[in-house]
Amino acid sequence: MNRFSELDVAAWREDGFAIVPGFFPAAELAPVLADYERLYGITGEGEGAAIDRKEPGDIGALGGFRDKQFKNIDTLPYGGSAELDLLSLHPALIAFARSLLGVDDVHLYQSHTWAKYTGETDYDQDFHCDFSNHTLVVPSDDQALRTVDFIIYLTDVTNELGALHYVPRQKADDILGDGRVGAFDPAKQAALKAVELSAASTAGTLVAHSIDTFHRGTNLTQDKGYRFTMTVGYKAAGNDMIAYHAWQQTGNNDWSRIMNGASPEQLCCLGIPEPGHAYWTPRTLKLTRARWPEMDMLPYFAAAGVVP
Ligand SMILES: O=C(O)CCC(=O)C(=O)O
Ligand SMILES: [Fe+2]
Repeated sequence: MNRFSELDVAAWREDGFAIVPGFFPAAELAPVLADYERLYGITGEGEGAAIDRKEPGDIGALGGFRDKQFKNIDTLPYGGSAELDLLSLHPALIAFARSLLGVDDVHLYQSHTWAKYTGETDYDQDFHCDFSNHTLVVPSDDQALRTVDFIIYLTDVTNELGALHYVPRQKADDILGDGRVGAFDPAKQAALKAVELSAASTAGTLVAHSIDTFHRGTNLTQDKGYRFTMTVGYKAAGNDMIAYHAWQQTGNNDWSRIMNGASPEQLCCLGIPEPGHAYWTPRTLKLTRARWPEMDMLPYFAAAGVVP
């Protein structure tokens, strides 16, 4: 059964944002949460007291981008439990991405963790869109060639714990005009802030957003607070305008939990052809089995009519 509704799909298409509380039940996230606690801990650097930005030169701005905001981020595969490695390929995420983009074949093109801590830095940012490091052009007018960025909340993300703030698409267009140029002008930033909404929600929430929707990170102010999220991006298979990670580049890292635990449908989201595809010949079948001896390759052999 789908974990999202047609209203969520409509909200994403209309506003560029859909917030779905309870998408992931607590039991499903428990092993993942344990991994975050082990990998990152629940305390950051410093005393856990809120830092109120600003470095010299930031005066007048809403916030700024600084390197420390982007600490505690790792890329798939994560070296934790199978649940952690497989969360980005959860069948419910695949189903949601298919519905949002309106295509049958979707690929995972981004997956990273993110742990933020009160006092590590000031996480307050200016309003921005995320597409500049996902495409060298701009997101398409064709919905199928757009992308969806999911943010999975592993912990509660309240306003005191750095909830993302955003402006629905039409409101941003009204303020910035169709060209959306000059968004970093302080007057435009203030106008966006006047109508911003918060994506604050509980652990287990899934936020789906478009990479050309205006939003910003906000600061963690709760004493000793921490916020664990995962960012997961999907695009239509074959959409070469969009990229972020190249999974193949880390092919020598430990992909075993994914290669051995994912279904053919999940593996297809990483660009691995499904059983029955012409790629699978006696040679590619045998060599792939030699590379991943514990992968369940029976469906691939069977569909090719090759005896394992
Ligand atoms: O983590 C968040 O809440 C938003 C951060 C953000 O928008 C960014 O760094 O691009
Ligand atoms: Fe962003």
